[in-house]
Amino acid sequence: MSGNCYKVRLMLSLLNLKYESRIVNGPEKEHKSSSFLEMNPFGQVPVLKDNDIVLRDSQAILVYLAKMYGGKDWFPEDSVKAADIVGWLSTSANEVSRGPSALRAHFILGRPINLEEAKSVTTSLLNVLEKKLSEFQWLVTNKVTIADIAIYPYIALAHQGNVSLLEYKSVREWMSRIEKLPGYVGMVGLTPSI
Ligand SMILES: N[C@@H](CCC(=O)N[C@@H](CS)C(=O)NCC(=O)O)C(=O)O
Repeated sequence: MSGNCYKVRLMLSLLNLKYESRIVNGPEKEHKSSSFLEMNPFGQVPVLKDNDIVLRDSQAILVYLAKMYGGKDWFPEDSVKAADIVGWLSTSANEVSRGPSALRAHFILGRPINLEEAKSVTTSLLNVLEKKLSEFQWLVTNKVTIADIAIYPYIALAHQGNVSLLEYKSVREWMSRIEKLPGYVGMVGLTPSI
């Protein structure tokens, strides 16, 4: 169900890395158990274990996978481009989380939210993305980077939060480019963009 966990599975698959996915029992609050809190004191998924390394936060995990296994294109070393990527990772943790992700949690899980605020954050976010992607194929460079992978999941799941992407043509075309990448995988509830 988690778009943040999907984000990590997508990146692992795009990098053609072998991994084992462990499902955390949400209703039984396994993510608040002492053994889980040792891995992530915030008690949230996803968590990545790579031998002795344990990492929390989907954005941080994207950075790790890109730098460890992905090569420079996924997270360029250039200072300005790296800063631009971190800006989009922040957008993922902030606007994406308060906007389309919150709306989805509300409509499919019944989570109480400030509906008007979530809709307004979502509209502003989609307008920013549409403008950017009407001028550029990818968010930061002329290739896919972890910025695109960080933003994609909850935009592709936006319809589950009653958000229509119909008028965001460039956003849909960008989604379709991601969906054509070798190794792309979807998740339950995610339907092809075009
Ligand atoms: N910034 C974190 C957010 C993680 C997060 O919110 N995880 C949710 C599932 S999508 C969770 O574990 N929620 C349970 C809780 O907060 O108790 C990330 O990107 O990984």
